[in-house]
Amino acid sequence: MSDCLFCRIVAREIPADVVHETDRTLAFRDVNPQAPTHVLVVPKEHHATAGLLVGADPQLLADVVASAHAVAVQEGLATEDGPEPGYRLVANTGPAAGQTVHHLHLHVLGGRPLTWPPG
Ligand code: DGP
Repeated sequence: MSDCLFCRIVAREIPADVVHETDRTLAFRDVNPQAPTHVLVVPKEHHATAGLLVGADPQLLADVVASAHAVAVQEGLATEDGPEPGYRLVANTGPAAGQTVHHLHLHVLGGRPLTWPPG
């Protein structure tokens, strides 16, 4: 979608600090980081939410989660086979959750203690 910000980042029309890439996913640092590590992981194909993607292409949703975990390992937030020290995956979905970019993205947050509940 030509008017979608994250589609334009995937197309390299808008610059981003890319930290991980597969044939179907892209991960780049959030422009407004909320933690020492704050990376967004997106499918290269446009899907608005995880709920819509899981019906259309469940393997692609799994690929996005796998990329998020790979980013966490790369950032020192987890190991291949363990969750220490830990990180958080967030998918803001819809207006009540504050989703501002309507292209599915997982926030990978870590590098500081993360409190619960979120705001
Ligand atoms: P959400 O509220 O879940 O839709 O999160 C959208 C995130 O996208 C927000 O944390 C800020 C980030 N963001 C917005 N514009 C840009 C941009 O141009 N580049 C990058 N890297 N991140 C952006």
